[in-house]
Amino acid sequence: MLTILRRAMLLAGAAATVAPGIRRAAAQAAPATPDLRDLSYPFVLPPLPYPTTANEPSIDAVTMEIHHDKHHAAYVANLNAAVKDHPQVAAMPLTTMLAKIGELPEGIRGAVRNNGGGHANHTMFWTVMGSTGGEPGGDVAAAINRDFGSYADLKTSFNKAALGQFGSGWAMVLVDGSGKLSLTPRPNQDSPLLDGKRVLFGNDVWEHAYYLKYQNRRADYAAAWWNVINWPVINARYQAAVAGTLAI
Ligand code: MN3
Repeated sequence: MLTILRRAMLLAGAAATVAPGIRRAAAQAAPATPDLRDLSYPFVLPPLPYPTTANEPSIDAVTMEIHHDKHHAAYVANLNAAVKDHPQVAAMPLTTMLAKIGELPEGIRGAVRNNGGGHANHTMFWTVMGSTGGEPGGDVAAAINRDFGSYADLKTSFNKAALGQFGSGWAMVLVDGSGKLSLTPRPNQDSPLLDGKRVLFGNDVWEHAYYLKYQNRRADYAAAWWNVINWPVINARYQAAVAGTLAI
């Protein structure tokens, strides 16, 4: 029995040693299945859809781990704490909480804006990474060329927005129901869902997203980020936006 257990553990250990490459290849081959559903109370931290090493070397594993396990987890915990004594608010899906932020009790408005926005933003963020970047394909490539001129032009404008965001915030590409794309920087955790808009993809330019590896070099992080973005997932989000089924 012990021998079998030990053998199983050795095999598991060997698998873990070779797994990152295999899992990475598998993740690329797998069909894109981003979570497009709305979120509701009690909110839970979604697991990372890949190992913390999946975005190495562009984003280091320790940053991924702290960012997900500590920062995103805190937004979830704080959002739950904010709405738990407000059953009418807690009954709303997250998109409604954010879209109706001005109608929420004043005492929890800021907490929902910051932590609900943080939960929505990071839920999107994890799913649009974990791959190998490269040129976009499919319908989203045509939309990028139509609305930004080219992929190179999009990257230039997007990175400029990422660098121009004073302090903490995001650079995001929005998508409307007709498939039209637009670029927007957002401060803090302000989600475009506050304005009833939908995010196609976005990059987190809070220092917690890059400081361990890049310190003050936000430009280097912004440039490297494109190496891990997941075009199949972004294409699926695009299709969902046009179909009206993209929630978060
Ligand atoms: Mn963050």
